[in-house]
Amino acid sequence: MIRRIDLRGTEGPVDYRDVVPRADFDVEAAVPAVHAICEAVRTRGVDAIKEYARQFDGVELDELRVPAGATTEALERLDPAIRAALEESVRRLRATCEAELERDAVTDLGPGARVTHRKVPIRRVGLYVPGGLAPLVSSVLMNVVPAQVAGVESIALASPPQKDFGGQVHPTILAACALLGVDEVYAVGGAQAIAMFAYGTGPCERVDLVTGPGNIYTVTAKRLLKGQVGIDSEAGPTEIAILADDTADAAYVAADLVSQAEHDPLAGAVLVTPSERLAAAVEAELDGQVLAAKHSERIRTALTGPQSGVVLVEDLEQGLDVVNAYAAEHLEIHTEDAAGWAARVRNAGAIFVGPHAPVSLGDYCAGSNHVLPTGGCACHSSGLSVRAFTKSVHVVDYSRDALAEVADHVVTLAEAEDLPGHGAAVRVRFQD
Ligand code: HSO
Ligand code: ZN
Repeated sequence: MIRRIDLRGTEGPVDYRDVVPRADFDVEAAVPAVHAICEAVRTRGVDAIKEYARQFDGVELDELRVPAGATTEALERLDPAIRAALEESVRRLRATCEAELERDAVTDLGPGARVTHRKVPIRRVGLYVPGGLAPLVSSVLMNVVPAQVAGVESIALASPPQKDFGGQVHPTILAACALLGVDEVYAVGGAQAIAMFAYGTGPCERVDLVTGPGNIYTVTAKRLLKGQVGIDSEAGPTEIAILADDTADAAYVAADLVSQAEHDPLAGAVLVTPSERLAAAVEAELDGQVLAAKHSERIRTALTGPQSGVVLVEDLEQGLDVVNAYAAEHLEIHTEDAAGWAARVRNAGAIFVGPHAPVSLGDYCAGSNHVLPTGGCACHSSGLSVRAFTKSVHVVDYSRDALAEVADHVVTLAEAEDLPGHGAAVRVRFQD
């Protein structure tokens, strides 16, 4: 069912970015519709958001903001097993986030000359949690925990209103909010949620940064509103690449491809291997596993789409070049010396090393973050972390003597740039 791409015997320098499977995720095509939504929210505010709730979610929204008490009530009703799993996930995530916290970098460049790179949490953030095909409660944790550890003082969260739950945000998502002490929650989904955060609409004060995964509409809204508001990386349909050799277990490989294909008909699942035997065994496994899967239609669409494939390579060296070019959101390595190969990967949102680190572990409970760059963006962007919720400010602290030490150089460079006013601003301090 999954197509094959044979790169064996490829000669000469090749840009593998041109041949790796890629989702047909056309942000440009969504621009006109999303631009109209953002403009409607900017100019007509709450009324526009309520109209979109009716149109897209089939829901009559009385209030955008989830009433006080709804989150704690949801937590009281939460299945204890789900609560325990969420708590364990939070514990692991918090531990890695705390280890990520960076201290100020203080550099003394001479007597009285100090530059401090001060780390400052972003003041207010808007976190988006998709409803869509599945309510991603784990995404609440992945957004909120690093923001809290970074020291963000004001956190708002938006998630689509659910027809099946009386037009309210999914109760498990509300419960997770209560677990983390987040009580500013909006029943708003899609591009309109991103616009609400960016412009500040109705009860929602404008935010400084929007983060979180989403569909084509939320990703396009983030791209259009970037500048008006900060954004994290663009997280579109999920994708998994697996670099494997003949030692890999075909059942594990197939199960992991299926696990991410389960998210979305546009999800990408790619196996890169020099082993014909493994390729054939994984293809056979996929046939069986897809038939038995709960969401078999969605999975089949994802696996047979242009974004998925089995890529045959000459050897693992070529495989490494291919996975670096693909820059997968998630990359699993099932090879001999998996850690050695993992160390040589430059581009991936997250790397899962060896047979016992499936992406599902990272999705829920590894302690790593699952909001990761997709669509090849991992060659320049990172997943969510404490750093995403922190900015830095250079603080320049020079005494008169320290300025005197470097004054001539400043004046020389100012003259070289024909900006004499810059030089004069230094000279004026030494006229006596
Ligand atoms: N694999 C998704 C995250 C997720 N999976 C949430 C299950 N729930 C993108 O990393
Ligand atoms: Zn997942």
